[in-house]
Amino acid sequence: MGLGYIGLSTAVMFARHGMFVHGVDTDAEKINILKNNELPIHEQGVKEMLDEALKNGRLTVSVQPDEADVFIIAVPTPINPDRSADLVYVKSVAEMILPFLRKGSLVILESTVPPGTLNNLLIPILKKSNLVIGEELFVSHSPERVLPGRIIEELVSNDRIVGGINEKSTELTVNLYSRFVKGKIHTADAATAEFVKLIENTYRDINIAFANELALIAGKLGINVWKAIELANHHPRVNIHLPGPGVGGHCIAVDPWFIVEKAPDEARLISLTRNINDGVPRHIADTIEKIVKEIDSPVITLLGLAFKGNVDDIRESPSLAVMSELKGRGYIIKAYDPYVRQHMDGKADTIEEAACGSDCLVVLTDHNLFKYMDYSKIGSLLRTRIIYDTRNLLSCLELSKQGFRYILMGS
Ligand code: SAJ
Repeated sequence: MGLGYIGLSTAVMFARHGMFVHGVDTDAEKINILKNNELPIHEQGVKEMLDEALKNGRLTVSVQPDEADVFIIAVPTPINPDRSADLVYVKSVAEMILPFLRKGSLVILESTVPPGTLNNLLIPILKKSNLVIGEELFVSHSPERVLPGRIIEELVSNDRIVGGINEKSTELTVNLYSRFVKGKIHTADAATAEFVKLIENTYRDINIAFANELALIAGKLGINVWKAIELANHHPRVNIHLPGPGVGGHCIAVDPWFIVEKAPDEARLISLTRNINDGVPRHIADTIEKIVKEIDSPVITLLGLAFKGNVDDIRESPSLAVMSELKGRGYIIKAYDPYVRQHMDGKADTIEEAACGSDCLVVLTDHNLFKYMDYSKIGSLLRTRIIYDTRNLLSCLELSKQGFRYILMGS
């Protein structure tokens, strides 16, 4: 249930491992795209597996569920404006599968949710099936933990957490994932599994906020934060993450709020972290403003709209926050991201179009292809040769040789 990055990748993975999979998504357009053997997302390795599964008949796709032994729910759990979890999709697919449940069915929730969701939301809905929960209908939480861009590889190699509502539910779920998971499968109760998923992403958010704060401090002191972090990380017990233009994506920028929702008074560091990381795009815009202040009617080109390198996903992307901040301040903005399909104002189809007449290139996403572009050719199209790099992606030495003024965030 849900054929996004996780649902679709999991569907083709089970199909490859001998299961018959019926993939369901309420988005009819997505279903049509898939039926035509095309991929609605960009994710390495999925296309080949999709071709294979559709061809050998192990995967069917539809907007409607069907009877099955196992139902895996992998729908988005976005955030409401008040920063509470929006569980509307979990609720609606749980209702949707009710008519198809039978004695012995297993329901697995993979979506990231606040602790207590299985017991307080999912089970009350599943009870409407009139099956005895834990005896006739088995339920567990097994949060997805894979990294966008490496989903297929990590589905197999990562350890997995399984939290059933009882032992039998846990056992059935462990058996199921054992078909392809090569990592260890750890078991816990459902609420612990829900919490573990959230604290993993929160750990990363806090670590990145620390790095972003260090970048501000280092910038003020004239120290190169990237070099400093690299050196500190040589210590065997230190692993500082990297600064950047902020934290995006549907996971790390969202999940910590699910903890805050449940314990607002206690989760002080977690709230502060979210606010620090959400504030970075504004700092980036302030810096750009300073960089171009001597230029008449400056044109600014943003390189990268995706939330991180080599993916096409723009959800919660700090690039969009930087863009709207600059537009709000009246700047002319162009942008270039060959991965991103969505159209938006100022988005160019080629780097030449994006660079033409621009006064400042701002590297916001660490796409590999930005490293290998021909900057001497790009430079000849610019009005002013300035590059502001928020990802430490480019070489100061090389660009300086080509007459660029290169400014590295956090230095
Ligand atoms: N980022 C930094 N500095 C860093 C690392 C990341 O600024 O040192 C930024 C990225 O540019 C991006 C954001 O943080 O904007 C998040 O990127 P990410 O690569 O850290 O994480 P996601 O959101 O792609 O995937 C995370 C992963 N969680 C962990 O690594 C703990 C993944 O394993 C989860 O499955 C996924 O969240 C999820 O679905 O929850």
